[in-house]
Amino acid sequence: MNERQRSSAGLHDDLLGGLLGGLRSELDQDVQALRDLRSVQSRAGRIDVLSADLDQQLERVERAAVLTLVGATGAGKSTLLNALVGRDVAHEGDSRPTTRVPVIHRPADADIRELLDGLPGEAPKVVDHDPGGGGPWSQQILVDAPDTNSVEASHREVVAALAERSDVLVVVAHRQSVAELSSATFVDDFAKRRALVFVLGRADARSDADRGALLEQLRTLVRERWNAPDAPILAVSPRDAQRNPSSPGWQELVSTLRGLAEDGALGRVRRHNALGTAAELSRVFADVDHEIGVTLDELVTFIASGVESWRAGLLQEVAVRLDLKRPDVTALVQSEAAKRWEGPGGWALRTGGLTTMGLSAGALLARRNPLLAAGAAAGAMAADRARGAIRNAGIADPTGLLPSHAGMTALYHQSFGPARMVASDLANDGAESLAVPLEDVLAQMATDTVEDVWATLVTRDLPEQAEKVVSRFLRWAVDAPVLALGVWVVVAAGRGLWTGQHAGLDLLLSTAVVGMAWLFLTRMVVRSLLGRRARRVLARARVQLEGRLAGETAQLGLAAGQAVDARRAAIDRLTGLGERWRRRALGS
Ligand SMILES: Nc1nc2c(ncn2[C@@H]2O[C@H](COP(=O)(O)OP(=O)(O)OP(=O)(O)O)[C@@H](O)[C@H]2O)c(=O)[nH]1
Ligand SMILES: [Mg+2]
Repeated sequence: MNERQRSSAGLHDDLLGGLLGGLRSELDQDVQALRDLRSVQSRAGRIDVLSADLDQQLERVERAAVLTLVGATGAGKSTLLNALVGRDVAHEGDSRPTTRVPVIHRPADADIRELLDGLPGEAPKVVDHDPGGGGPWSQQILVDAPDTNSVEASHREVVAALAERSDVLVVVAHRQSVAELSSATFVDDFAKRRALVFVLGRADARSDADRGALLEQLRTLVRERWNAPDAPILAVSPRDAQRNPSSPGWQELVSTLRGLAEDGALGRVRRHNALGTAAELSRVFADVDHEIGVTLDELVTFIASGVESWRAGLLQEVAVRLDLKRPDVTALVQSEAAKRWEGPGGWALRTGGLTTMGLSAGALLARRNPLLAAGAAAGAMAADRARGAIRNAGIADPTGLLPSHAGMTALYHQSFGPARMVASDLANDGAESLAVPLEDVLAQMATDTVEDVWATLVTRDLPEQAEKVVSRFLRWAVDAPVLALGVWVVVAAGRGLWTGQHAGLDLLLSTAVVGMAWLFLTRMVVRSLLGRRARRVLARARVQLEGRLAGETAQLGLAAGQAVDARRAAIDRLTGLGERWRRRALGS
């Protein structure tokens, strides 16, 4: 490009670069966030082509305009190129197809690396011309492409790659190819993201009426199929133009093509193309939205109801097991109470019911058989100790409060089955990436929460309740009679020594039986009080568990909602991309 062209292109390039640059990285982030969705994966090819197209628009800002002639074989593309550049650079012919290798006509200083990079097929023929020579094409690269409809499948591939690298497509049509399907399908792909100029060739070979009808047919196609009402449509005869540049429509075509690359026009063309590509991407993501929008909503609902049902199920299971622990909890609160009771009442609580009864039985038996009596008492104490040991081990370990591993798995699948199914429909590793709560995470949460609540019950609530039950008054009321009985026995025994009338074994044993009975009674009453407290503590533990689980699971529901919302927001942004870019472009 010369100085004037460079500064002109620079002005528009700034606009284009500024317009696209910032938005491009935003777009990448959004697309990246959606890559795991099957609905996006199935469109990955198209999305990649469109994203690469935007990148090329950005890179292209420094380059000369590229105008590529496309159309069916025999439409007259090569003849048109030769006519435009004023010399025979491309081969015209009657064998179909004629052009097998693209012909690139460029200003000698134009950089065509981007145009050639990765182009499929044979290397193009490059024809240089002197940009300072005053010819009409000092700013444009003109490309004669192979046909879009021949039996040679590779031709279509080459021409598609060239079209991706072009700013303007000059669609050349003749009688047979105006509505010819494969050429029309080819244009479909670029209609929104490339500037288009339509040329009806071989005008010399048609009557006015014929030409008029064909032009009308072409206009309808352009308007209705490609929705490009502003695209120029011209009828020319390239063959005549080679001999006579003032043949009908020719100058208009030349100035139209030149105009697209001059002054502000190229910037506008490129902006139009970029906006077209952005709009195309929007349509792709509108399809994605259409396909999975409802399913995303469903997923959030399924996760929320899954969380709810898992929480309720777990709570029910734990509540049943908590109830079964009531005897253990009562025993524990009793031993806590005993710890706080120094005196006969505390001793009765500590030794347990069997011991108390065993000792009483021992006292009764002792009248007849002292050996048997000692055995009954010792046996009762051993049984009590064994029971206490088993209970303490059970109490320290809260795992019995949770369902078995298999039970937890069943609860999980029952609760999250629908959410997992929807998530895996949406994405490959749907459950994980769409934040469906995972089984081991939930199992860990259940264990942690239950352990915590249980630890609070054992270390805080039970001692607190024990403290309340074993009040100073109660201790005094129970211990005083026993102590008085003891004092009375001692006084009676002392008086016996003094008077010589001994109290006798009977008195001692009777006193022991009465004392034991009193303590046994006390023990029953206190145990029933403690039992009630234990029930209260368990009810409180259940409420605590409910609250804790509600809090923790709310987080899970929230995380799932956020994962889905983030994707929905990305889809929304991408769906609105075309419109947003257009507004910004109009603003600039
Ligand atoms: N009468 C008349 N014949 C033309 C005109 N333009 C091209 N032709 C003829 O149409 C035939 C095909 O022209 P080409 O330019 O080779 O067509 P093409 O589109 O390049 O064809 P492929 O290279 O096969 O894709 C040739 O015989 C040309 O001489 C024209 O304006 N008037
Ligand atoms: Mg040709």
